[in-house]
Amino acid sequence: MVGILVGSESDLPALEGLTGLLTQFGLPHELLVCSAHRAPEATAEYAETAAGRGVQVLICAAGRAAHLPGTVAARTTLPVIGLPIASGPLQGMDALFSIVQMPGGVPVATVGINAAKNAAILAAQIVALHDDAVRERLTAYRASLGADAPKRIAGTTDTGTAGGTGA
Ligand code: RP5
Repeated sequence: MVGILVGSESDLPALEGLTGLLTQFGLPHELLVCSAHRAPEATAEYAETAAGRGVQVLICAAGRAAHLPGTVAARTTLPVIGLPIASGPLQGMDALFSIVQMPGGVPVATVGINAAKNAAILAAQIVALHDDAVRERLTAYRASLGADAPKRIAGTTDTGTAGGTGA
């Protein structure tokens, strides 16, 4: 199972596509609003009990002074994916730096600002290390990204001699 924590209900619109992709990859998941600052005890309890309940990867999304991924990572050895959310006057730059600049020993795998889909894909890639079915769905998804490529926008396939160097 993938556990998703989000710092505020106001972050939920930025998670669009995340749970849908997890479902597409066949990954059960749960989504909880749990603020590191407003509900520190509940956040700590969730982090400490997640592995025992079968959670294998955590995605923690937060904006502004985004301490949720780091405080969760401090309380579990499960891999934590940090998802910075664009909210407030700094529009995610504050969250990005808060999440990515973890002290040595407690890493958070950070994706881009509002990169909810990449968070889902990275979670699936971690689970796919030991789950063949998830790996096959990931392979199919990756193939679908380039389904209509290459798409020629301009130029010609004519390789005639005109303009050649003569070499
Ligand atoms: C962060 O503060 C949340 O993750 C959210 O991005 C931001 C604002 O939260 P609200 O005041 O809208 O609840 O902790």
